Amino acid sequence: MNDSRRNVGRHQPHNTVHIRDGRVIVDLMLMGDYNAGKTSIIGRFVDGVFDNPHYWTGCSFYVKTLWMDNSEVKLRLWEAMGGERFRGPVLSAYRHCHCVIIVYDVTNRSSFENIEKIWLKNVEENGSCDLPVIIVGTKCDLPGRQVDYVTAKKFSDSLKLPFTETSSLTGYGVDRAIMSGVALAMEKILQTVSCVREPEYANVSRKPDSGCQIT
Ligand SMILES: Nc1nc2c(ncn2[C@@H]2O[C@H](COP(=O)(O)OP(=O)(O)O)[C@@H](O)[C@H]2O)c(=O)[nH]1
Ligand SMILES: [Mg+2]
Repeated sequence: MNDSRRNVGRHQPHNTVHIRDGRVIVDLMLMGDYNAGKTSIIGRFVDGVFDNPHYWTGCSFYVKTLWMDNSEVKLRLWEAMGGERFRGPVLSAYRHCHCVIIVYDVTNRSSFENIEKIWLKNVEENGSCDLPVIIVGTKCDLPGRQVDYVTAKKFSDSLKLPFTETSSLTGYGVDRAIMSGVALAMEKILQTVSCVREPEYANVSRKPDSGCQIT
């Protein structure tokens, strides 16, 4: 994907830093095929658990509080729920999010192929321009790999995108993957003009650090 293609028909970069009660809000969007392992990465990062049914209840986003350089950062982890089309709060979050993590399953070749066929195209069409993107290959604890590390690394390097592998079962690489997303998001935020604004998904109710439901 060359730079000019990346910017065709895309939303202008947002210059909005979401601040609520003095805390910076960072929005990260996880996307990728159904079953790729998105919810499991969120569950592992937020609560340090694997396969907790709490994470299958259809929440729009999960919240985790982080402290960075003595500042409180509310990290919101959004999941694009399997489909290629997004609606309502998730679409709005997509347009405002600070970084996208595209997840594929290392034991499923088509989930890897769909990064280019579906997900990167989707980011080009729906995300803000210059939206940072990270590629994450998950389930690396499982036997029967269909995508080896070197292939995925070469692919990501060719697009100049950061790449890492994870296992939500063991926890391997999960913090590193999410925190690289946060670092890229913070870089983007610090480059922008700050102003106070809550985007259109303000009608989403929130229980701090325990996820939320659309009301
Ligand atoms: N062994 C293993 N299984 C995983 C891992 N991540 C997800 N799974 C399993 O893969 C299935 C789909 O995961 P899920 O997170 O719901 O995928 P999503 O549709 O992308 O949100 C579930 O049965 C998970 O238990 C992983 O890292 N290792
Ligand atoms: Mg899911």
